[in-house]
Amino acid sequence: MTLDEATVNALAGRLERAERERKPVAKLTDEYPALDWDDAYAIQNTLRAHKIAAGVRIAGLKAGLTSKAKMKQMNVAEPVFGFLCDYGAYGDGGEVPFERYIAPRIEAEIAFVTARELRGPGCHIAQVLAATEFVLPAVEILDSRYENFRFDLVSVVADNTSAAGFVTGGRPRRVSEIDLPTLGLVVEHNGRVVETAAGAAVLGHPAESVAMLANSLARRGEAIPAGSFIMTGGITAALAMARGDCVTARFQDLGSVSLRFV
Ligand code: OOG
Ligand code: MG
Repeated sequence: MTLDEATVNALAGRLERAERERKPVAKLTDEYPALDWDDAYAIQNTLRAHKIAAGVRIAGLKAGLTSKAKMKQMNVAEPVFGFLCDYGAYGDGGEVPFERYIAPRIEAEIAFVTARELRGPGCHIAQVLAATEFVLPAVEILDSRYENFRFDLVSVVADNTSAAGFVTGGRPRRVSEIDLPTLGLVVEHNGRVVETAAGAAVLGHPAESVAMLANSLARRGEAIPAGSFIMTGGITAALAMARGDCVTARFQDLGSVSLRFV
């Protein structure tokens, strides 16, 4: 930890303002090159506390940068974790107001809903599968509060991992009914197939992403509560959106999820 409490508060406030006013800021490491993981999660936690105090409900948790496609696209090598806000939830087939964002991107993900608490350290895939009520398809909306969507790992953690919104729906399935690593996925952008992938793109098995989230929370004495909605990370590279763009993610066995930017 390199920052004092006042600076953590000020930086959380800076990122909140960037989101609210849709005015991107320089990545935090430009000004604080020594920013470390503890600083970054402290800023994210402060952001979260400010939102809760303002009446926002936390709608879920997320892992990011869990696939090679994403790590390569963003030029980073480690998963990151964040939270989802109630105001970012859209219905399947819903319309997303484009002007609400700075430079939105979308990515297809597999989401888990848990029946029981998951607590690290040492949380592993088998425990995740045993605690899972069902999985379902999802699309995440990303919007970096940093200029030109450019950041490093600690900066993006402070910015709640670019979380901006999400859509879920499709057909929920129990994990015993499907094979998550070989589960296929097709992403259509304005009716054209632009990405194809399988579940194993996410850390070999998307449940590994949930286990890593539990183990990461454990370092701060927290757990994944029962009944959590968890996005396991983009399976494919994220797609930049323009006003009027339509996206459909079709998942083998899990149905499809779509949205449109208006
Ligand atoms: C960071 C967030 C990454 C994912 O699923 O990989 C993420 C970013 O790429 O802006 O949510
Ligand atoms: Mg994501």
